[in-house]
Amino acid sequence: MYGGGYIFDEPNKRPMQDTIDDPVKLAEFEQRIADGHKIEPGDWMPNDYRKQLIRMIEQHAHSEIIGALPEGTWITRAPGFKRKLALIAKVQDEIGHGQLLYNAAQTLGKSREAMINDLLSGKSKYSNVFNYPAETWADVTVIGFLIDAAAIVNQVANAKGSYGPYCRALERICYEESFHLKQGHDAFIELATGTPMQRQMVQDALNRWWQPIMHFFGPPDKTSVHSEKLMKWKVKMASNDDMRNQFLDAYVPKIWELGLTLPDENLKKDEATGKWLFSDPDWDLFMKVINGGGPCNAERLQVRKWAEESGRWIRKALMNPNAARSFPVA
Ligand code: FAQ
Repeated sequence: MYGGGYIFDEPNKRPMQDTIDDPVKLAEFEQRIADGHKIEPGDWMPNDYRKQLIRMIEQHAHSEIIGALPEGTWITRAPGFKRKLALIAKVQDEIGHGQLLYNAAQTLGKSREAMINDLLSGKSKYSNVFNYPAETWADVTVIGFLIDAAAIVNQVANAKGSYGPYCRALERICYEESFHLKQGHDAFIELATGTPMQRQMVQDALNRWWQPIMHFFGPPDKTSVHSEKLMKWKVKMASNDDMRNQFLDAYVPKIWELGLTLPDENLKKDEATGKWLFSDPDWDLFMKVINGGGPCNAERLQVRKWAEESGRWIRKALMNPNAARSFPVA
């Protein structure tokens, strides 16, 4: 484990502000957001805005890093050189997204060490979907197509939000995610239009992943804890239910067009309201998975702990210029 903690004067050496927000400053802040201005790291912000952003960006960063694991295990088994190359590039991009997001969260005063510690101790959450195994190559195509698509729906919207460093990171991430989506879609179509066995593989994978994907957008608006405040402060630009609906609108027709089915007999669009109707996903299961009780939570954290331990000597060498000077020069 790292030795860091909350360091509220890093990296910009800013003193931590008072815990009670000045009502005049709060009103000015909310007006700036209502007028569409971006908030930057040196600007005054309410404590809760800072805390909420740290929570959300940090969870997002962890999701990118942990999210590379289910696909990463398929690099050597991806069918053919082209798919292997694309998967290597995608996994590398996801780790890069984690780096961008940790940097954005650091601008709010929580050190990277503290974030990694909170991930490894199980204190911080990360996306539910990465706690399921990628059993076959078809699972990898469902991740690349539908989970990337779900992530893009969320991130394209939130890139127009109020906190400058997060929005800029999201913009760059979205460019790369759209390539991921293209490769995921291509691999998905290849299976869906392939042999009967390939179609069956992709259908089985869809059946396995559908509920986790429905969970991905978070609990229904009526039980979402943070949405109201985050939407008021334009951190979240649409509610969980709205994002879920946008995703269903864009992607269910694409799945049905291929003659594939989704494991929910109540799934249909109500043309009068434009809203999709569906069976309520198992929200107790969702809570269990995001709180450490999913099929792969323990394994995912174990791999990250191993990576932290194994990389310790490299971090130490990088942080110590004297050690670098003593390396032999060829
Ligand atoms: N998984 O009050 P709300 C990706 C928690 S990136 C786990 O509605 P909020 C790229 C929530 O934290 C994927 N936990 O929460 C990729 C809260 O718990 P807390 C990640 C979840 O924040 C693709 C509690 O439930 N994307 O996939 C989830 O307003 C392919 C109450 O919920 C982001 O992180 C969940 N799905 O809305 C990589 C985007 N949903 O903290 C590799 C940024 C909710 O109070 C391969 N985040 N919870 O203990 C967001 O937009 C929001 O945080 C939501 C949740 C929408 C995820």
